[in-house]
Amino acid sequence: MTGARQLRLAVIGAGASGLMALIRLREAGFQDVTIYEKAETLGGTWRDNRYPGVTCDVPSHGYRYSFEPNAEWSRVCAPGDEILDYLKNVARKYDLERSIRFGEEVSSARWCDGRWEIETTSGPQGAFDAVVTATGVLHHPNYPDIPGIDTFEGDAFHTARWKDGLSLKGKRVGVIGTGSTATQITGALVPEVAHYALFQRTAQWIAPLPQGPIPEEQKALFRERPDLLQAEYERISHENNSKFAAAIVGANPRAYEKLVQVCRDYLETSVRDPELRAKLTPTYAVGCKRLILSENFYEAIQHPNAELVTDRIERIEGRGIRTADGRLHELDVIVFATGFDTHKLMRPMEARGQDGRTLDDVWAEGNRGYLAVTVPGFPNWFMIGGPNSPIGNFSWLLTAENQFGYALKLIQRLARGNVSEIAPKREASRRFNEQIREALPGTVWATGCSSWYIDRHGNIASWPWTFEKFEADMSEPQWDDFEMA
Ligand code: N01
Repeated sequence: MTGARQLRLAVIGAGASGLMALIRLREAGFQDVTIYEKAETLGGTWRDNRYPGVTCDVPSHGYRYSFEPNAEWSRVCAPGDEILDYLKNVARKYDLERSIRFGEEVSSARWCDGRWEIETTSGPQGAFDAVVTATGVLHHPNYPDIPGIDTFEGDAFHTARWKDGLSLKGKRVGVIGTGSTATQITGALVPEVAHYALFQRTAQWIAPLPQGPIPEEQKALFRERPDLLQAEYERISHENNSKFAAAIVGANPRAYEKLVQVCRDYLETSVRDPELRAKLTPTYAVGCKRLILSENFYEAIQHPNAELVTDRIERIEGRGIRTADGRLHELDVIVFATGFDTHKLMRPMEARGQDGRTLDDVWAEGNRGYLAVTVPGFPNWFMIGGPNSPIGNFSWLLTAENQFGYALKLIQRLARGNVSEIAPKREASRRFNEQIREALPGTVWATGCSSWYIDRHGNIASWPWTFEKFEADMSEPQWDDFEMA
């Protein structure tokens, strides 16, 4: 970068978004960039989630960095370890690890004399001109508040804290929860365990998604024809954004009707027993909770080893789970597939902004920002996956690249030298949040269900518009909406 100020930059998190941010920053000429990563290895969600059956439910040729095509995906929806390997290969190719400080959890970031003072669990790290948070959304495990949870005598763990090396072969396994995670585990575990009990509090809508192997000839073709590989990426992204993502925000009613029909037909034709089918039939709108995509859940839950338990869990005891009908479900292992606290975002880190207020103070009644990337009072603080990011709408990698592309323009403005602080105007943020409030009732998330999109104040945390609007909003900052000093 000639003629520009060299900035000292911190990125928090070495998951898929943090790695992408580092690549983009280096490409843009920024050399003094450090990623702080709390764990000992990179990979974020794909490092943490190692449960049996973990796969991506976005087809892999659409779930990759736009700039790093991969002809080698083994399956239509790649297993988690293959995605982790992809991220490791990208890190190797771009020599990223030399800029990552592993085992360093950022405990505080304080705006002080025009820079961010960062402290990690091992002590102060000095001052940075700007901070990029890439801490993800689905990473704080949510443990259920069930009486007796600590009294269980067998193994019990959350899906994102899988006990490596534990064989479940021939064991009696109870899984609590019926989200995407539990659904994938069910498909993978039922055939190998002695007995599988799935504790369902709320039924979920499921759309069928073929996830089988990609034939060798297809891989060879993609290797030889990068144009076809690129066309496939664009096709999958377009399909998802114009149909599914538009449908759930009310922008494509025909696609929504079709989605509803597909889910109903899938349930109807897959589950033979009317009693079981009734238990598996949700009472809320398709897409209100994050839609599940699966090709084997219905089959697995009808396996002779499997049981769907819909009686309320009363307590956990030494030998298993006691339900409200008085029955003790005797188990060797309990798995909490109970999701994540999705509203904690980058906390428990304490981020203290311009006027001495922390993000906890500013977000006491719900996380709010401007266009999901910046927050008033927090200059030079750029979030990938901030409040009202598209979560569950578009591919996360596509979202992250767009958001970071926008943040990069703000960082480049800082580097030009005539401006050293950029933060959104309070009025711009107020206006954005007003627009969010107006748009949310038109989305399916607001049709009356509980879900991880909704925080404890009742705010819905996602992006209520189409991909086209998102792309347009991220294409260039509205400079009038920023205070610069
Ligand atoms: O979590 P969830 P998840 N007693 O919050 C139940 C992404 N993901 O880990 O619905 C009993 O969806 C809860 O019940 P209810 C994806 O975006 C992606 O499955 O609240 N049950 C629910 O059934 C997904 O949406 C992939 O009544 C309790 C379940 O636990 C997101 O991660 C794969 C309970 C939690 O479901 C989260 O999915 C996997 C209690 N006390 C996940 N507390 C991909 O393939 C909670 N539950 C990319």
